Amino acid sequence: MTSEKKRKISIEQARKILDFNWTGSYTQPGPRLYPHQWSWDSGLVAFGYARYDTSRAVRELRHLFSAQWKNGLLPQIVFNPEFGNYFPGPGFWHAKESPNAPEHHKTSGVVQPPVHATAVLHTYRHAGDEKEGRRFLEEAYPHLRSWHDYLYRERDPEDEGLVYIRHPWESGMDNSPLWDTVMLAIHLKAEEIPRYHRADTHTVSAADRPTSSAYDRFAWLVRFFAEREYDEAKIREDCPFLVQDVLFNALLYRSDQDLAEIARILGEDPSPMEERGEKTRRAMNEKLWDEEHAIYLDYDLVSERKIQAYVTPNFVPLYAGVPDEEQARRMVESLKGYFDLENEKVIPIPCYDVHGFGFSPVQYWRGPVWININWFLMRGLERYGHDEEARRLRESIANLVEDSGFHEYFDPFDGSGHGSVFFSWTAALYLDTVMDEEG
Ligand code: 2M8
Repeated sequence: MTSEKKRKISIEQARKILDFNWTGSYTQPGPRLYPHQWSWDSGLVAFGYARYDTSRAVRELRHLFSAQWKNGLLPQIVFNPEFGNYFPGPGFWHAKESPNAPEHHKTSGVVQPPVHATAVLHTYRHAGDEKEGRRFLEEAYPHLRSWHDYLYRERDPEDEGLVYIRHPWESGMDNSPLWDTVMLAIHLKAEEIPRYHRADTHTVSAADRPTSSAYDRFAWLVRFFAEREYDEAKIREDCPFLVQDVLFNALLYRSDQDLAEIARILGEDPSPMEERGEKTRRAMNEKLWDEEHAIYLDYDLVSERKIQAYVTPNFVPLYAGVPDEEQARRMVESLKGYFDLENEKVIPIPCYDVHGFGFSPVQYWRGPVWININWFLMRGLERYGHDEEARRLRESIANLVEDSGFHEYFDPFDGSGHGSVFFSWTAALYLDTVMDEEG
């Protein structure tokens, strides 16, 4: 089959996968493993829908916003009552303990990376009908403002410009080596471990998923939040997991800029968002930049130390425009140590240094290739004018998906697919990647 024909078929398949996972109001990230609505998955699938059906992107984001908490928290999961087979479900979260929980939806009580203002602006820019697009901007704007207000108010108590996450699930990279030292410091006695029953290991290979000791701590943290009725001030008093994460803050900075742009389009004052964003950019460069390795590092607020885990999502500040030109040039050099950007035929960038301690090619977020991270990095390379490297990365993303299928993630050595099949953001970002090339 010619590569052109292969691409055409894959584009059709990507759309079919998104259609298959579309429930009528949101897109399931993966048909069996992830039946509910996930926050950053919804933001990312909007980039795929923007290529062929912006009204779907509008409905997707609208559904997420309809479950926003009264304090602005945009939940990681909006539960669909039709599907019970996911742990932890609403009965474990007890989100209704919080006076801020939404009335008409059941949700989790944590967040995910803030890609939403970026997704909304992108959807608007691709909307065929200018009036409809603008109406959506007007509708989304107050939700986005209160989401960002929540993050800066509740997650940046020292007013540093950096927000913290309080659970690995909030990072989107649940099982990353980034969290190992923090999780190690959570000592649990047998009687402190909540009783629960996992659903994930019945759907996909247990060997690829987080260990039970990681899940014990995930579940323990959820119970910790519920016991404090999701009161952020009480939680931060003694929560053992409080991390200023690079990916999260980089995406927030990017979203601040996009929210400022939305304000400009709507004739509102963009300066509060611009100023807040600028403070975040400066703080990332002052506190999180690692001069020796030319990468940004996470900061653990509990042990008051940088987390020395050199994961490739920590190059995503390139996508957001955080580094200056010289920093970016050094970052790209450093990124080349993780991936052969000179070679056309290789598989895209793994999510962790393949020589890093605790690397695994198949374990969830501990080394495999994820399409969303590669897509951010590709856009970052483009942003700083590394066009040739960006082109090679684009080709390798496209080739991997065309050869292996629309999996949740991939082994960086042999390209084999792992995790959920028919994975929505793989399909959506594949579409955005290849259709971009074709104009
Ligand atoms: C994964 O996380 C969920 C919990 O949020 C899980 O493991 O059950 C992560 O890859 C996360 O980034 C993603 O949003 C979610 C759904 O695709 O799955």
